[in-house]
Amino acid sequence: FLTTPSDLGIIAVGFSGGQGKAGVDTAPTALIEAGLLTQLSDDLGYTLHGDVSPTASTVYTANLPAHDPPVRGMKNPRAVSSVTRRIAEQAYAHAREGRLVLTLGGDHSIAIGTVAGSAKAVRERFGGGKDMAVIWVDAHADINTPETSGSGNVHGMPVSFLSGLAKGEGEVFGWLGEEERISLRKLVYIGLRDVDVGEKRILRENGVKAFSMFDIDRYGIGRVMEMALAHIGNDTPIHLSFDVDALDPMWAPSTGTPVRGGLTLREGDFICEYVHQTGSLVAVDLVEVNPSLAADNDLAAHETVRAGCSLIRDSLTYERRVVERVHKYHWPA
Ligand code: 5AB
Ligand code: MN
Ligand code: MN
Ligand code: MN
Repeated sequence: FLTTPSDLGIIAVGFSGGQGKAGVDTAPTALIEAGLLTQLSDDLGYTLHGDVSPTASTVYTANLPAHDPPVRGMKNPRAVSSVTRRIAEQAYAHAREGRLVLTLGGDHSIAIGTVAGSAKAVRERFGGGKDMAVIWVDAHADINTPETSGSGNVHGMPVSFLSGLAKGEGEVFGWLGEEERISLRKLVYIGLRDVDVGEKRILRENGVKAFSMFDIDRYGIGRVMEMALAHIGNDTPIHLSFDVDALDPMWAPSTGTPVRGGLTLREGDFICEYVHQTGSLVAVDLVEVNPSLAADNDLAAHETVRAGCSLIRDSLTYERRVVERVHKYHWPA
């Protein structure tokens, strides 16, 4: 695990049931059509595994329950549970083969599956004593329990289910076992700026490590990453879950819950590069790109997809690719 493999397991999940806005389900196709996979294979030299056809993500959304009324206020609870369960199996299977796992979302509820799969694979590899770390880059903390959530949208709850703060039952996250859980002590947030009152209380009571935009302004992203990694500790496998809304809407306008005052694209890229160069990365998620939310200009969706590709590339690249970088920030005519 602690060397970066040249094999990449790719999971494309066009799932939108963790929130209410259509369009986030088209993100994997948009990222792939923008050339992401060619960049990963031809430019970065990865061998790709998994179904990467543009229609692959429909596997996860086929046969969803027709009747899916709220449970404890959660919307689409059975759909989210069954999709994330399948993702967890996929992520686990890739990781078992020693592959780095890249998941293209979809809304952030899918991280219930990806993180669960990684956690289980890491635990199996190192034994129960080794907890995987999670770096959650997001404007939001996504740690509502069904009871604290004001929206009922499960994309605002993944961390509470993954950490065991919220317990699943039966057909709604009953599959989520002890071996798939993460420790709140090994969780680090970066980019927070829109955290609900109930979530703040959860973060405080559990002493969760969080670097808000205030901390990034105060210390700079370089120091923040040093502190984040110091908290996690050396030789700890890392799962990076990147919500594109961590970026300022200037760079990523096409997302369901944009919040101003966010990361620059360069800061986002730096986070990804920094995590990659630890050599401890086991999985990356890129979520919440919604190409259909680009009301005010045509460039918005294109720019958001491009930012997503950039973040993914940098999370998977060792060297600083100076020449490419020049092109990367070139605004298209
Ligand atoms: B995202 C909010 N906290 O629970 C809620 O985009 C927003 O995955 C959640 O970070 C945002 O509905 C979820 C108000
Ligand atoms: Mn978010
Ligand atoms: Mn999120
Ligand atoms: Mn969002």
